[in-house]
Amino acid sequence: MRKSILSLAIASAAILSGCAVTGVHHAAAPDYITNSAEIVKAANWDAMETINIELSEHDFDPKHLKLKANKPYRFVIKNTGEADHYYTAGDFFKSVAWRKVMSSRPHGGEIKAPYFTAIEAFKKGGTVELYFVTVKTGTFGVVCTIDDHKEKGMTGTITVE
Ligand SMILES: [Cu+2]
Repeated sequence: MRKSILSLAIASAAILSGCAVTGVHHAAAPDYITNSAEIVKAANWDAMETINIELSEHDFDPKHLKLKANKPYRFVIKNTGEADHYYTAGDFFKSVAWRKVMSSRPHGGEIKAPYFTAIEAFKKGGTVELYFVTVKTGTFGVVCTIDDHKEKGMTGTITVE
């Protein structure tokens, strides 16, 4: 988990240091959800849906997910395989309002960040939990970026309707 925590910290630091819109500078509008705090606060977390996702050699199970927009979710991403795997879904991760990312209890921690690009779950049971509210609709790709895992079948989709 240490590696994932570090990349999340770097991602949020980069966002915080971004320059303000001054009228002189024409920075592109952020392509992530900037009012996550409001969305997360307004969501009914009692209605949160939990989806268990297993990573193994070489697949995501389930491979194709269908979610509803404007709904709170928890993804429990567990690596049941014998090798480390990534759950990389950068476009999807930018399309939702983030509450937090947790590594497994009792030993672990929690990250709060506007968005990030990848999750790594370590072999033999490594588990990461994502808490978010879906905002944008569309179909987003998921891939494991390690070696040739993509070619071996570690791809999937998340569709938000
Ligand atoms: Cu993999």
